[in-house]
Amino acid sequence: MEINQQIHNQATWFTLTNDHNVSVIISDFGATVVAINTPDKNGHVANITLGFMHSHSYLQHHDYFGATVARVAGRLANASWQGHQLDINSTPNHMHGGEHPSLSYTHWNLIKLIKTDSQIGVVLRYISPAGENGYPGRLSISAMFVLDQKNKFTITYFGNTSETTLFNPTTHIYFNLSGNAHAVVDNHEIRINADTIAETDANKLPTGKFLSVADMPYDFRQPQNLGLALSKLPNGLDTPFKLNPQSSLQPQLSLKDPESGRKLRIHTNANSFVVFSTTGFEGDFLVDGTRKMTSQLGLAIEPQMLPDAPNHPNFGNIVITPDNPMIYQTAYTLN
Ligand code: FUC
Repeated sequence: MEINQQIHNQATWFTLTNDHNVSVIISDFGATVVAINTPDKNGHVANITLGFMHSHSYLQHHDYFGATVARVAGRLANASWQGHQLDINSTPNHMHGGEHPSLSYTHWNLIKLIKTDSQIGVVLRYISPAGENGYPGRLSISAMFVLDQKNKFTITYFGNTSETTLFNPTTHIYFNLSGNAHAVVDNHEIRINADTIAETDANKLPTGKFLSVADMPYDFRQPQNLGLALSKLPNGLDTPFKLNPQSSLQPQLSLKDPESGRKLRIHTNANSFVVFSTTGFEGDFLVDGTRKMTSQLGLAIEPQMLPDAPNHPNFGNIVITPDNPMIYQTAYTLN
């Protein structure tokens, strides 16, 4: 196992490699997952996330490729919380922590490298000053990225605040298990342990209602072909799935690419995944240095507490206080 550090323009990229041909690349710019490289069924190693080969591309493309999103992921109604005016960047709401530059496009500090017999990792920290993007409280966020010898990649966010404020981070990874964005994600199979989704309005803001997935294209309780579901959803998925309570041993989401044989299982302590299928997301830029961004080239899986939680009593708590630091953890098991 090894950790390798490289300077890419002004960013530092940390490559964590285990003894099973799995590696992840983390950038200190936005605490970003630049790549997750895993072998396919024939042992061919490729990147299963959408990202860029040059760090300057992360300055140009503001769609959160692999980035940490904070202080609060998703949308917040009317960009306001307890009289605090937050950035309005998804009119009339607040989205993904606010206007650029946000925490996703900022340098984080290296706190430590982790190296034991069974795991390697890196801890980055960003201290968000009181008032940043409109939020009260000075919030310290540590992001710990750890890869182990069992091919488990775990991301943990620790929040500590000087005043009561909001904290609901996510990691905005676009997955594509075909490897190096070889094909669109339509033939992936997905399973999500969610009986309901949060209904959203025209601005993608939750209305507060939950809808049963039964008999809808959102029913992924048994593994489903993603393309088939997307063919019934003209705008694709940009949908909060409310996770069912379950034992922590079972993954809440599994994704599989039958062609490459790659699998991904996700466990989280958050209560939802917002799944965004990148339907209609086209761009004149290359991901991974090879493929032009096209509709459904990636599937963003955003583990987080249900969006707009402060405005809905049954969405879970994202209020952090000085006495109660918060920890969000998501583990990605590869193959
Ligand atoms: C908004 C969100 C999506 C995704 C995208 C980059 O459209 O609703 O979930 O995060 O931004």
